[in-house]
Amino acid sequence: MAERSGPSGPLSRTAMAYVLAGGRGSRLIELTDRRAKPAVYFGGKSRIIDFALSNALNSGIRRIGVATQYKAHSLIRHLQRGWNFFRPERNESFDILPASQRVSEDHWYEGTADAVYQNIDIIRDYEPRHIVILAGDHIYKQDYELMLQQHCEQGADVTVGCLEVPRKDATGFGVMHVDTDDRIIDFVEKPKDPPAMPGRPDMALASMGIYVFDTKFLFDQLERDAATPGSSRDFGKDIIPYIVKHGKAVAHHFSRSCVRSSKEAAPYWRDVGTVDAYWEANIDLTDVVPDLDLYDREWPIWTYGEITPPAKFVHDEEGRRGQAVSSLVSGGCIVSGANLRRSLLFTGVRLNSYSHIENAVILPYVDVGRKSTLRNVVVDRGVVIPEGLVVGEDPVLDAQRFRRTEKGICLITQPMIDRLKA
Ligand code: ADQ
Ligand code: ADP
Repeated sequence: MAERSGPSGPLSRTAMAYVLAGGRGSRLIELTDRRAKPAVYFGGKSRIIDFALSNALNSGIRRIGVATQYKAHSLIRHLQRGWNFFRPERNESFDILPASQRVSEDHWYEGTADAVYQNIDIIRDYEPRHIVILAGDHIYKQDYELMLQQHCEQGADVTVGCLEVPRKDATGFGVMHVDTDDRIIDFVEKPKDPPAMPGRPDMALASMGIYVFDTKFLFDQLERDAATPGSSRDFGKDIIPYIVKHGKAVAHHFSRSCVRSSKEAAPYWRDVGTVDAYWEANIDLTDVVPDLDLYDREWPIWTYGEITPPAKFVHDEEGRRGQAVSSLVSGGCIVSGANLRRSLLFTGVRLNSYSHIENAVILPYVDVGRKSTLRNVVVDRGVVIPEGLVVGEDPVLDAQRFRRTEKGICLITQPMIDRLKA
């Protein structure tokens, strides 16, 4: 668990965070049809990218670049609204860097390394001493200052953030072996049969896809890689394996710098890359003591908050109580004569009379018609649920009408509702 001396460490003040936010996150299917995964809503108020950005800010980093590519409009709008408080006169900066064919006119960002390479000149202008490369699509709280400190203490060329994961779940990660000084001696990207940790056959040491570099060293590597025929221009596939072989790559264990409030029992890191994982991580927040504490005032998750009136709970005209238990209800919501249980309502949701909502993640500005029942669902932004709709009782019917996962969660979008009416 992180122990730190003050709110902003000296290394973070001369560092730049570079957030990779261009990936689609295709396993979230219709949730990322119109927005990149980092722009997907999480936890009642925030978007996924707010976690990496808040970590950077809370760590003391004041220069941030965000590389966008896939379906970036929703993400860019969010960043412009919520993250526009950096001031150049205080040596702060916040740059949104869409793939804009700066280097060559005939391609977008190829891999993740290319998304940095194409903006080398912009980064160089700021003269950061270190670059912290982050992914914009994970939920966790981490103090990058401590990772920067380890990087300098060990004189590493690159420091790779890592965590221990069950070996069977490690096929989607870069997996590494380290020596007793945490120097990485072997790194394989997305192995079919992930190598186990020494003495722990069921666990693997996985890359979190976050890296600390000295700026000059990173630029040299990006230029070398760009001149290497056949490279996919990717950190995990090309840059990191090369440095492991030819330089000094060091592992930084997440447990050393994860930020935990007194309420959190264990380090928390989630990918939320599938509808099931997304639903579960959101619903978990309704537990009395959840694994992730969003109420920790020492490590706030900054976001764009719409100005809304308070959430309101009212009787309907027949005196039915609008009520919620074990639920998170955001501003602008009105719960009228409806029953809400173990659910999250994002901003501006309306629940109407006689509706029963349970285990539901409901994104902003959804309107739930009277007498509907929704169980085990994720409802996309702005969906109008028609009167009397029942979801979560008949698996066969649900699978015909909505995107139903193996675990029985239904993802509901407006086009799916429109097809019901047709
Ligand atoms: P992946 O999970 O495959 O592996 P990747 O698709 O490379 O991750 O995306 C990493 C980050 O970059 C994501 O935040 C994504 O949104 C973003 N991104 C992807 N392509 C981009 C592009 N062209 N432009 C801008 N941003 C882009 C990586 C590492 C593994 C590690 C896992 C941990 O390669 O070694 O284990 O992350 O999740
Ligand atoms: P957000 O992701 O911010 O919640 P929306 O869900 O409203 O925003 O929209 C996501 C993205 O899809 C935005 O870039 C928006 O401009 C675009 N969009 C919204 N509605 C439509 C539509 N009917 N046709 C095409 N694009 C749309």
